[in-house]
Amino acid sequence: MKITKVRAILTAPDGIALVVVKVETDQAGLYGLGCATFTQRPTLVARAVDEYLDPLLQGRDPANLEDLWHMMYVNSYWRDGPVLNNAISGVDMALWDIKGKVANMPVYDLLGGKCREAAMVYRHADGRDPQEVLDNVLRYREEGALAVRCQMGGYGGRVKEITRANARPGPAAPQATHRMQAPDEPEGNFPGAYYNPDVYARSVIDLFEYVRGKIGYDLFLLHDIHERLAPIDAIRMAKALEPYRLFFLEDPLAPDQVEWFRRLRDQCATPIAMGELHNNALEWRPLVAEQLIDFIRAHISQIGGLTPARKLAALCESFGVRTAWHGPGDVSPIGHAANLHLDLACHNFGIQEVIHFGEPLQEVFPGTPELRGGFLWPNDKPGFGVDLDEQKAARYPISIPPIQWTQSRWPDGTIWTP
Ligand code: GCO
Ligand code: MG
Repeated sequence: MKITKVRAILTAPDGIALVVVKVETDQAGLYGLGCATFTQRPTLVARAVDEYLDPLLQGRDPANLEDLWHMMYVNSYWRDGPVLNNAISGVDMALWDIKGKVANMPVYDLLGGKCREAAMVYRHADGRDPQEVLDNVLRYREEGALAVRCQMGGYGGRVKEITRANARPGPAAPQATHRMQAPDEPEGNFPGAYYNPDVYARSVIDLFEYVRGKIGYDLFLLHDIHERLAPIDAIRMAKALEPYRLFFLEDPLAPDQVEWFRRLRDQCATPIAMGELHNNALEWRPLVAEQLIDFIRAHISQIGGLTPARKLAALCESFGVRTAWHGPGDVSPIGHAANLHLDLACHNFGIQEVIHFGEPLQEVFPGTPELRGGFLWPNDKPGFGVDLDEQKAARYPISIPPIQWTQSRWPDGTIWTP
């Protein structure tokens, strides 16, 4: 069998730019699909696939995916970046999809079979104040969720541009973190998504005190600091949250702050999750080998696909670290399926992040995993079991406006990791 074509497909059915790679073969009707979604730079990933990986892979045998992974990885000589890793991931997952179809097996069977029927997930609750967050938590509990991540005032995408003129506390969002008055300087110099780390840090403690006070402890709760605090304040928050027994506290520190993870671990027992920003082994090895984290959160396409992710899962297992693969809106349904197949096959599965799959998304991607109760369910079809309707995908072109939310600034204008 030979690879005949490797193509990137860009689509945004639910309004979020997704990148999918299709690997076609010389066997009629046999192709594979993989996720290469780097939603902040989608066209760059597509170019890496179309201009570099397609000519490189044409004529190769798709069966040798381990060799092909390493060949793609070192082919650019310089390696390990978000654009190239996502491009490689798209091809890698597509080759696993083909291998499953050829073997007439779901990918989880190629990985050793199921350890469980479905993957426990966590849902995303947000709100402008603790009561609004609680309302959303209760709604998910009604739907059968066993775990809910609680954020307040949003981070990332929900931040509309805050200018110095309108950065004032308001009745609509008394607790929101992004309404802090900024020092009186000409506005034009430092526009951005302003927030106050101290207000944020204190509001989160209030939030969990409120929610636990109302629902007790029969639901797992999670929170994502999203590297929005200075290291010592992250430690202070992790300690203050201990009484509320979080399932995990995510991204307390930036990936390059390994030393601070050692300080954090020495000071508190709040379970720590980390990894969505990781690109390579140098970033996760010390955290896993020194048991400084409890859950690995890698964005599978960001590290190069299923091939490196299954090895990362095995490494984590030997150090007692569980998996919690990154699964937000900027992962395509094929990426969600790859997460799920690993979740089913790995003994050290912890929990799976998931989003609501909108109708347009499910139409464009028939076979999207099913979210039912508090679990994500596979369809047990060969490969990843997810297809792509290219005609429907073309109805949802991507747009790439300049990104606002990553222009996160402290009240004095200092830009901070988003
Ligand atoms: C999460 C993440 C996301 C990221 C987003 C970036 O835990 O799900 O933090 O919300 O911010 O994927 O594009
Ligand atoms: Mg996160």
